[in-house]
Amino acid sequence: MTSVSAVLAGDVAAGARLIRWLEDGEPRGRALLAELFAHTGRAHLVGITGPPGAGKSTLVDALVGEFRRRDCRVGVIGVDPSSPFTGGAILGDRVRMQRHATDANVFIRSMASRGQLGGLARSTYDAALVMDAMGYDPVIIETVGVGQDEVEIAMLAHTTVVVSVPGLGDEIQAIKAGVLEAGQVFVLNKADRPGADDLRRQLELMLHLRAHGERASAWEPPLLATVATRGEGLEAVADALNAHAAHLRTTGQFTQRLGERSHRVFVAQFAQACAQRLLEPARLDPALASVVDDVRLGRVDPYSAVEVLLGQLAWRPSGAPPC
Ligand SMILES: Nc1nc2c(ncn2[C@@H]2O[C@H](COP(=O)(O)OP(=O)(O)O)[C@@H](O)[C@H]2O)c(=O)[nH]1
Ligand SMILES: [Mg+2]
Repeated sequence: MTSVSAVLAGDVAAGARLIRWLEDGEPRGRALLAELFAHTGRAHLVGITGPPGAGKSTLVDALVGEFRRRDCRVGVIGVDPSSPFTGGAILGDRVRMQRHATDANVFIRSMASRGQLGGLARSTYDAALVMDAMGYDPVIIETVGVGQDEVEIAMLAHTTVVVSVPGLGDEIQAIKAGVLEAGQVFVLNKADRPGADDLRRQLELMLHLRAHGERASAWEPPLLATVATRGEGLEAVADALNAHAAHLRTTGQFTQRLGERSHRVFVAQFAQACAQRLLEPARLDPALASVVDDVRLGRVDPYSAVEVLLGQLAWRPSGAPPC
């Protein structure tokens, strides 16, 4: 039974089915989500990002253990864009999460990209909403910090944890590329490995420079050392996450961030729906279809074609939707 009450009661089978419906774009999934929406907005959404191999999954696993000790029901969303090609990473994560697999208070889902731009961000948003409605709090989202989509997913959370490790060489570059601005908690994992002190100094310097440009009242991102494989430093990470959630709540940003998240999804969804609605009649109308064909045949550049198409649609008496 997949009903509003089943999902709200935390029925894992119902929640999993709803997430699948939403991923497949099934109308009954959307209808159910519309009813559930009023029951969302409670969960603290935590994004974990960092380069592949940084120990994110190990860290999430240890963090789940820490939050379980604190009697929290924890949701985990694994986002791995490489999975359609290899399948390996997600399988590895599943095995790693095995010790929580039989715990009814831990709900783990893996999202796979269907190759659609922005698709991952949307399915992650949907899954987080469902887990939120099911009463999981926090909901932890693991993503590989390599592409635009992944940074976007991390930014959709209330709190973004940026994981760095010694010995990769390019972690500082990855952080410079914009993740630094998005991070509210910095974790130096594999603190047991050589080079950890060097990395700590570099990160401290960067955080210092960043703090310089911010308002004095703003959140000061902590830098925390962990050895995820041994569960070391995880208490401090959980404390920092709770402290940031409290900071967001007292400053009114907790719900504001949720709103921004919904707004991004709305804009993307609206643009896609409008384009589809406009392109459908264009395909049937010979005058408009020729513009589309011209792009395919390389007779016109795509930007000019957009202008031409918009111009033609604007004066059509039957009127296309005013997008
Ligand atoms: N030495 C050491 N190894 C770690 C630590 N955390 C994770 N690892 C190892 O790093 C590898 C990659 O971990 P994984 O969690 O899959 O990384 P992810 O790709 O970021 O999710 C695994 O072999 C882990 O056992 C740590 O703190 N110290
Ligand atoms: Mg992983």
